[in-house]
Amino acid sequence: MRTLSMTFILAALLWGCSHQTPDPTGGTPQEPADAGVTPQEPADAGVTPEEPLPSGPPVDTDPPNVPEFQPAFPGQTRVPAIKTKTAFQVTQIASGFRNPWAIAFLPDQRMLVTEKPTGALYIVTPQGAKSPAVSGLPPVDGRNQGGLLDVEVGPDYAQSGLIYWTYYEPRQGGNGLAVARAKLVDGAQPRVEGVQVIFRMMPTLESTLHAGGRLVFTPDNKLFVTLGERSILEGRVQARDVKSHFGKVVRINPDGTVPQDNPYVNTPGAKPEIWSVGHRNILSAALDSQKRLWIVEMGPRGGDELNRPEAGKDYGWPTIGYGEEYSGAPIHQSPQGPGMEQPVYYWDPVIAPSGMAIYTGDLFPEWRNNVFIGGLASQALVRLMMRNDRVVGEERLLTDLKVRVREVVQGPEGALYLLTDATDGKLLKLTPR
Ligand SMILES: [Ca+2]
Repeated sequence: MRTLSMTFILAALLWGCSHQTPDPTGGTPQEPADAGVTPQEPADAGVTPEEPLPSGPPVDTDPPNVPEFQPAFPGQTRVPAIKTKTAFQVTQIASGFRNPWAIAFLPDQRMLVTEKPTGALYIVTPQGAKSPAVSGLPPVDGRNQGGLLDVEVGPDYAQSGLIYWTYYEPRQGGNGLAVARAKLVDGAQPRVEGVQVIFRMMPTLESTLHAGGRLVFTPDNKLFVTLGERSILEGRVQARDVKSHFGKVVRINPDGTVPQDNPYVNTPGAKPEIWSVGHRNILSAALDSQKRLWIVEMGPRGGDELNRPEAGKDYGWPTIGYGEEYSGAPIHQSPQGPGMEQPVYYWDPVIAPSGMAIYTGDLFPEWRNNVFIGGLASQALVRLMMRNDRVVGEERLLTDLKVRVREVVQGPEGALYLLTDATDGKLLKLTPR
């Protein structure tokens, strides 16, 4: 029950600090409404340019925890609130998952669904029928934020049957995130065979927090893995150090070998899998329509960040950021610093992000190229409208459900599929009404 009680305590802490004095005006009045993007700028490919940019007050949230940190540019936080026009419905496909974490679609539209603390993987039909747990997966360290995390279907699944997953691996002297792959053998008693561990986050350290763990395949057959910095100070200080995997995005080949065009392959002592450095804990990652990687990082109290990680760049954690310790103690002298990238967008108070999809479907034309992020403490599905790689509008969907949203993916027919983080976690589907 330790996992449950810790989760509850963390949730209560996050929830508690986001429920201070409500701001009746819905935002800080000194912030410009829709500055930062001028209407004459060219639109992103595939986005209709004639849409006027949103204006007005931001999403109604509590005041910032760190008001002395000001954005580096207009539109970096608290952009105007927007509202979806398409009427939609939420359908429960299945329930009874113990803190589920990730969804991946098989070619026949069935879903792989992971359960974080139990390490169980299920195959779920579009109608919600659940298989027995897939056997043959290695054991996980399921405490706190560990366990079985993401799952992806390999790009060559039709030929190889390979699926890929991330998990907190129990090790001699501690634990650490690992990526494994194996052949899925379908049937009444599904199993995996030929399990290969293709990546291990190093060094080994004892921590049950900040594992990271999202997997994203790219069209050129590379695999991004997002990694956390373990939360404890010994890990946090390694987030900008290229000799450690902590707090990094890494990029590997599907067999675990290192692509020779990675940015640190010729840097002495560096981990050659590293793509970008200076991240805190990345539980949200997705490709956009141009097949570029975007991530959202879980911040401390204040300071969740949307970033577009580029090869060899430094995203600053723990040197810069927009938040503070949960105790209220300062972490950063400044939210900005030389040689370090600014987030595209940040949240204070936080949304507590997990899961991410950038919409390309046909069911919701008004959502095309919008970014969707699961909100845990914020108990919402967060929607961002983008223009020229900047955020121009924000919406909090599903707030009436009062659920922690762990995962969001786009299904093959253009619906959004969600997982709620609970001991009776649910698989939900959003479609137009
Ligand atoms: Ca940063």
